[in-house]
Amino acid sequence: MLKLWGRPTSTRTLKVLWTLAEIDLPFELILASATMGAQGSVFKGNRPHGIVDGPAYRAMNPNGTVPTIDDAGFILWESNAIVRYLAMRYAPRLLYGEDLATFARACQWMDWDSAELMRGQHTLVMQLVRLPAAERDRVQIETAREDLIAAFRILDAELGRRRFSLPVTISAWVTSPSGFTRIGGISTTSSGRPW
Ligand SMILES: N[C@@H](CCC(=O)N[C@@H](CS)C(=O)NCC(=O)O)C(=O)O
Repeated sequence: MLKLWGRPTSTRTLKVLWTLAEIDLPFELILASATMGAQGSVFKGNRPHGIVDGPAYRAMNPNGTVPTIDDAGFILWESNAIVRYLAMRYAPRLLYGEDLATFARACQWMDWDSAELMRGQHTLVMQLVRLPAAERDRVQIETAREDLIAAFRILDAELGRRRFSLPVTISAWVTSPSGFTRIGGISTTSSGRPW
């Protein structure tokens, strides 16, 4: 059975969980993280799930991050690569309509998400949720918020122009607006539509 190392509080793991649910593939989830545990963040004194710091995990994924999968001995990390692999291997028709342009469009937004949204999102989660209040930094929060508002405007305009296919939804949106707009108090968009 496919193994997935990750944690449901990780947006990158969520992408993979969503994909596995869409293709209806049985899997074993192994809770793993250096920064989060069953009770919450290590920055608030909680124990992490662990595993990711050990040599066995590092041999699979030298970054020590989640997610990682083992599919019958094929080890893969980097969430977008995992989503693409699972989709192409198990459900190309469902997830991409076996159409190269649809696949490429999904890749475009997946990579845009990683390049343009992840840094700001990570800053807001750390600064507004995980770090104790006394350790938070207003400048970092404001910079991340402004960067994300600019990126979300691009996303908002795109959502107004076209309907998106399932893989794009999974790949880019799952990590993006809903939770982070709440965390960051980001409510201004060009259209004002709720995503
Ligand atoms: N680009 C990587 C990023 C991986 C990453 O940074 N994952 C975060 C969780 S979203 C992580 O492992 N954080 C540290 C931890 O949980 O120990 C991917 O998309 O898989």
